[in-house]
Amino acid sequence: MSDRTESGASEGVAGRNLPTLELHVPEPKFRPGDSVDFSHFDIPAADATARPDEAVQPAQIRDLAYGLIRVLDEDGGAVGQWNPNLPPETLLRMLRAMALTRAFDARMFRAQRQGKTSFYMKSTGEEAVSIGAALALARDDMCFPSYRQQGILIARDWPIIDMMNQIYSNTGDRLKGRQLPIMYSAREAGFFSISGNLTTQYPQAVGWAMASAAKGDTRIAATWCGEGSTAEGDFHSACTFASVYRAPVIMNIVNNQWAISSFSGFAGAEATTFAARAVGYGIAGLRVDGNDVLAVYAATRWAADRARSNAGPTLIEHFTYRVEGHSTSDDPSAYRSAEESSLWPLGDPIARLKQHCIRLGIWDEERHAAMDKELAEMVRDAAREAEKNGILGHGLHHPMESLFEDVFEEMPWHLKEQQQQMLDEWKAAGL
Ligand SMILES: Cc1ncc(C[n+]2csc(CCOP(=O)(O)OP(=O)(O)O)c2C)c(N)n1
Ligand SMILES: [Mg+2]
Repeated sequence: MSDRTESGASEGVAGRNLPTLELHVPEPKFRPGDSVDFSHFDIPAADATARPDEAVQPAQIRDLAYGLIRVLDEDGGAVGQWNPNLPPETLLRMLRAMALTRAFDARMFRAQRQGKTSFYMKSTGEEAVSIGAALALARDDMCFPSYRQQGILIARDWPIIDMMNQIYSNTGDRLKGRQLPIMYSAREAGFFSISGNLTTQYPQAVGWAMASAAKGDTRIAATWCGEGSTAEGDFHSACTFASVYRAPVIMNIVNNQWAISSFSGFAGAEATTFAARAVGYGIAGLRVDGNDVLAVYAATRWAADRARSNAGPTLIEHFTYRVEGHSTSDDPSAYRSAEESSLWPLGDPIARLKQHCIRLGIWDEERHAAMDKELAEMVRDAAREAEKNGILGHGLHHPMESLFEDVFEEMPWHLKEQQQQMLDEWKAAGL
């Protein structure tokens, strides 16, 4: 007999022997106070993954979206087909850039706690994601980062004092205090303005890459977002455009396991990997040990060569861990076990490269300690210089009326009126 009435509506099913419908609500494995056990992680050996040709069809390498590309093994060796065989000077440059990023983060975090700025975001534990990529890309390739890739600016030798001026929104801030601290913009470094609106950089990067190709240029684009941000619609429209037009772009997902207090399961990690998003779009997808800077370098180089030869875009998931809070406004001890970061099975990216360099005989503990000291002093001196240009709470660093500037080439009459009204009221209030 039909379940439908003449009008086509479904009759009630009460009394029929069906299970009650329910939703699956993801729950992180470990909460504050829990002891942590990561033994369920499937970590392939560093030399276990074959490296295909860069021009391969995406359907031929689906496995790479579910595996984990690694180069550095547990003993500090660099092994397997993905080993980029970098010369000592590049390895040491990587090590220094990662250590400088960490020293910069430590100093600026402290500056926020001292009330010198309102906000800061660290990238602790994720330094390899930015540094490995920045060194694998050409200097004039265009980067569309999220707020946790300060390492790109550092790897591109951007002056840290300029970054600090932005963090302090002071007179040296080229952005005139109009951006939240850490939302840098550096055209000359190929570093697109960071936006607080998650994942807007994804379609922008794809559009930039398409424009580069349409103009007959040779530069490619790269973009980064967090694993939580893949739930944004912008992520998916970007993937569609990238796939359809085979845009010369590298799309990076930094899977650091957390999106503020939401664990990666809420963005889909219980169902599949983030690299597997590529499969549905017919894009090449790679899943990489994000704490292995050589693996990040090798995967980025592969994707860059692929893009440069018009073979199409690549989506790379960097499997890593956010060691610190989301930002200075966050307290991770409220929602996750403190043991997680120390027991993270893929280790610390700086410690792993350091071990490799020591094993190669090009580095030692003494030189490392001396470098850390030198970088801490360098960052301290730069901060002191930047602080001379002003810090939070020391009054206005840019004239009030500049609020109205830099939108129109010629300020329209109605804005001029409003600007004057503001200044008159400001004066009348005795401010
Ligand atoms: C469109 C939008 N939605 C929500 C937010 C608030 N928000 C800021 S950061 C963040 C978490 C992002 O997590 P993830 O993408 O994993 O990046 P991570 O911070 O871990 O690097 C959220 C929800 C926002 N800034 N923009
Ligand atoms: Mg995240």
